[in-house]
Amino acid sequence: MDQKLKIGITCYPSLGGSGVVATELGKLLAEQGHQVHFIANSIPFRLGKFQKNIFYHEVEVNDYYVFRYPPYDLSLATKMAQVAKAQQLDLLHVHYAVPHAVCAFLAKQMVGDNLKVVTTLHGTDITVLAQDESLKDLIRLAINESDAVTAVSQDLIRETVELLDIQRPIDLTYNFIDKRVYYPRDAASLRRDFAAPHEKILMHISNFRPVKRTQDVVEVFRQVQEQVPAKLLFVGEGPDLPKIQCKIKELGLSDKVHFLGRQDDIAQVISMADILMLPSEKESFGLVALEAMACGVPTIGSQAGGIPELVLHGKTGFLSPIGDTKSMAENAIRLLTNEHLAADMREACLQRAHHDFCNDSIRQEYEQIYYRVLGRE
Ligand code: GMT
Repeated sequence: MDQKLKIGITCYPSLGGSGVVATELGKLLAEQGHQVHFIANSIPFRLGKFQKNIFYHEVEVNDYYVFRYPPYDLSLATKMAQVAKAQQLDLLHVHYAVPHAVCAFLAKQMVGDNLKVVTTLHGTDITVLAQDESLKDLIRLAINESDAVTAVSQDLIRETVELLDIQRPIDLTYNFIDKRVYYPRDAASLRRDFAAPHEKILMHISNFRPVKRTQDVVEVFRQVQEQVPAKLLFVGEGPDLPKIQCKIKELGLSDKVHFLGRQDDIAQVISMADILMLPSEKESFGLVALEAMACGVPTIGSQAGGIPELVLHGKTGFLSPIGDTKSMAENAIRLLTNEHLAADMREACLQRAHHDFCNDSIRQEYEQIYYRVLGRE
């Protein structure tokens, strides 16, 4: 099917895996000749430079004085409907159920059934928010009323079905990387800024929310650096940052840990690392582990959520039960002290990321879903 479509995409435009996936997918679709209209409250941070076939429609919120909380959701739903009518969109593809799938449902009521809605579930929209009684029924409605629903791991599908008693089919569409961007970069000179030649680098990249268990990252590092000369690099920012800093100070590790803040060129930064640490409590997929894998960096992490579908234990990293920092440290030490194992894992990471999670095949999976809901298979 080679028919070009007009697609509206809504996502969280700032830092976060769901926003990254939505934006990168939009760019890939635009490259294929589809017209892509981002509808959001600001320009998605990964959109980058001007690209043909990509348009951006900003949602403006009415903060009339009677409103205690400005109704962003209603403004978004209205904007979706306006853009759909004006641009004659074929479909809305919304990333993250709350509020985006609900707003798309409302937009469809305003536009009519010819506007199709595809909802992609990313993780905490189900694993956290669908447990909240104030949102549960609304999320179920939005899922049931979407023309297609996708989720980024088998584990997330299982949890959605169980938590919300969903009967309808949900398509599995894994996250992906663009191999033109994610490949091992030359990081030798950058590495020298943070570590001596004999030192290894452990890295953690996230939004430092409690589900990421950043304290475990520090605890694993404490055990590792007692056996192997090493440095720990934190990339990102978020609410647990003060706690991390406090723990590092308490443990006397301040001269071995660096904070890089938010970074745009993640492939360049990850390429410095010997290990990516992902000890999360919840993680529907773990996009950062895929980004690391594509740069040849194995993950030491937890068995949470969809991580085992991505990181193959013993092949592209090592996984331990959530909170088992002793086992994670042992695995990290094993990897850092065995050059053959490290080289084999690096090769396995590159193979797996570039073959099994390649942008072109996953973009095609989404296109097939679009054509299916439009009855144009
Ligand atoms: O990891 C986060 O907290 C951000 C969150 C988001 O919604 O942006 O990430 C979720 O979606 C990513 C893209 O599909 C997944 O790779 C992450 O695993 C997922 N996060 C969680 O499930 C905690």
